[in-house]
Amino acid sequence: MNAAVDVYPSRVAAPAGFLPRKDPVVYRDVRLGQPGPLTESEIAFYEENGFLRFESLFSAEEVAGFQEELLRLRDSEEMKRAQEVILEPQSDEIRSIFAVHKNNNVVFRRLAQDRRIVDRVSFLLDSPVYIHQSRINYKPGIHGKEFFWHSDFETWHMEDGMPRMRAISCSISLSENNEFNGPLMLIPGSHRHFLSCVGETPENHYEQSLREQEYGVPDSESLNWLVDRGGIVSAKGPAGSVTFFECNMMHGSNSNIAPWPRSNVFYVYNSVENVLTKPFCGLAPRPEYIASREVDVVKPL
Ligand code: 6CS
Ligand code: FE
Repeated sequence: MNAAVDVYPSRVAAPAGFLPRKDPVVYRDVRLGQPGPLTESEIAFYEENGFLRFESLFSAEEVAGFQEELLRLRDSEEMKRAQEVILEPQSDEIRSIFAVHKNNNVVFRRLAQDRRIVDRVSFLLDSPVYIHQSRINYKPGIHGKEFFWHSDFETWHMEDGMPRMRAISCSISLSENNEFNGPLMLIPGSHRHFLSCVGETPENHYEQSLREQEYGVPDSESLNWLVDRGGIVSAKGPAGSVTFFECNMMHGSNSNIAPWPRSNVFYVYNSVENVLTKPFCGLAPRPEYIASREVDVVKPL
């Protein structure tokens, strides 16, 4: 079992329950007044809501390059058999490809280092960062299945041993995200409440959870409690838009029955002060391509 004190216990016997957040949201001491990549109102909005959106942060030309690589990966024979590829639960279409920031992918490795992203997350986390996880979620048209509501941190804490809430996800849309094709949905303010979920983690849970997650997900009463207070925001916008969301943000996305794919690339930036320990669920660590234990500090380009 993990020797470190588990300040965010989950996957316990009923009932599920909320624990107060014990970590800052914005680690940077903004009272220092040092100029940074975010305005005072953006910082205040992120503190309060747990996310920030920047429409068209990347140009149409840059997006075209990302999309070309997206389709090359999807259609490549070598990728079809790769362990990093997760298929949809009810079809052989690709649902996700993990570890796209690793050396064998020039385009998405370079994007992971882009200053427009790294400077912002390093500022909020007040530290150098490394990539805990990266993935492309394809969510193909017509058959792309949902990602049920969940807090990423709940999984990363329990199954990867991420000690504290000092990580930020960055979702970059590689296709238009609209009301029809299953855009990312966020519950503003949910990052301030840790939901301790019911149900013991199964062995090798990721082999199931990355296709359809059943453990570490909120019960209906808790979900209603969060939505009653924060509502739901849909991260709609053109390709090239960016959503930063705090690691404990309750989020999800609906199935996509529209003919248009909803493809996003996600990078998870963890503070170098928050490296993974032993999984708090007591099981073996998840594979490197899902939860990196190689702390390669990201140098912004
Ligand atoms: O288990 C994980 O790390 C993954 N699961 C979800 C549904 N979101 C975060 C991450 O990709
Ligand atoms: Fe997630």
